[in-house]
Amino acid sequence: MRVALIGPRQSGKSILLAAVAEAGGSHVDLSRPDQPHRAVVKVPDPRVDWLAEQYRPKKVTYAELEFVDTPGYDLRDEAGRQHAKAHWPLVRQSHMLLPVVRAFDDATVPAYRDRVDPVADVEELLAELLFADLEQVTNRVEKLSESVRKPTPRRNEDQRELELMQRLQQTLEAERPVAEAVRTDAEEKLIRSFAFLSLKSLLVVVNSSEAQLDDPPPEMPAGLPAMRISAKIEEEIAELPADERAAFLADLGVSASARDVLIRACYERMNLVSFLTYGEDECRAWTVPAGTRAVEAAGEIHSDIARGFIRAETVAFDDLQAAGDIKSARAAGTLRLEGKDYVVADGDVITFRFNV
Ligand SMILES: Nc1nc2c(ncn2[C@@H]2O[C@H](COP(=O)(O)OP(=O)(O)O)[C@@H](O)[C@H]2O)c(=O)[nH]1
Ligand SMILES: [Mg+2]
Repeated sequence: MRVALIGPRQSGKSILLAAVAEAGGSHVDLSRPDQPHRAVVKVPDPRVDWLAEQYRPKKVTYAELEFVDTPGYDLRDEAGRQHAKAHWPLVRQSHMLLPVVRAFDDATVPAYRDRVDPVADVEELLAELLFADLEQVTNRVEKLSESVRKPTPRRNEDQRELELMQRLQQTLEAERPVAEAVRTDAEEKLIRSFAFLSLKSLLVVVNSSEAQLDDPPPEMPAGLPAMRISAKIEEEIAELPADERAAFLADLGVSASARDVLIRACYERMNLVSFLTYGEDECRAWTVPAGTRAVEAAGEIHSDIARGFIRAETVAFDDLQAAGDIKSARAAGTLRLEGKDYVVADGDVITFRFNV
């Protein structure tokens, strides 16, 4: 699952990405600001930590998310917009967008459009996403208008798609997102391969000065969720030795680093849940979309386990922790035997029984 950081230049994307990666133990080289940067980060999960303490396995595996940082854009003129377009394909291939906008004041960093206005920056970005989608839709409308004039075997399908694309075109021209024009599951399927930008989930990061961190983030357009982070403070935390970070956070009066909060928030915004497996070999968090059935979750581990699925012995993490171990959870009646269609919940600790 990929999360793309996007936003105007100098909003703090690159140092935020580097800090997020660095705090997780991997280094990002920022020497080429015109290139995208990439980091795979472990999703911090105290439940995995707890399981690992109990079982002392050979291997501990956390869920992972990939973050990519796109070069900051400058949409003030056509040349800048063309430049920004070069990175839309990478953004399209991401599951979620993390617009990073500036609220921090720092006279040494020139402000984009000579203003520090996070809401206006988000408005501009949203308009640009709609515009990028409109361009794609317009190209498709032109193509299909041509092809429906010829008696090809695909003519009926093309006609249907053309009607849908024209509806999308009208919606986008009215500055409304693609989702508002899509009416059926079949239509949704039809447009999936376009990976429209206005369909992506967004979480706005308002890059703030330390003094602003206590204030709620400003109200964003379209009710978009937003959180404040100080990229600068995250950078400082990442530079500390791991064993000094907790004390630094305590000094700031916070319990979890914004990094951890951010990663969790992305996970939730993408509608992902983790189920957990344990054993002497490995304790592990697995990532599945919310709504995943037990048999599909089993398939995530191995197709054989899905094929030979018998049952999923399941206990909610909190119940397991309260009981102390699996045996006690079974005795307490909180360990359940679930079938193929059971919908996996976040934090389920599962042992799959199967037979192949
Ligand atoms: N004072 C301050 N400066 C920041 C903050 N975040 C980024 N900067 C500075 O802004 C400049 C641009 O940061 P960078 O991460 O490269 O921005 P990008 O263009 O969005 O990738 C750098 O000089 C950073 O040190 C912040 O939270 N506070
Ligand atoms: Mg950058």
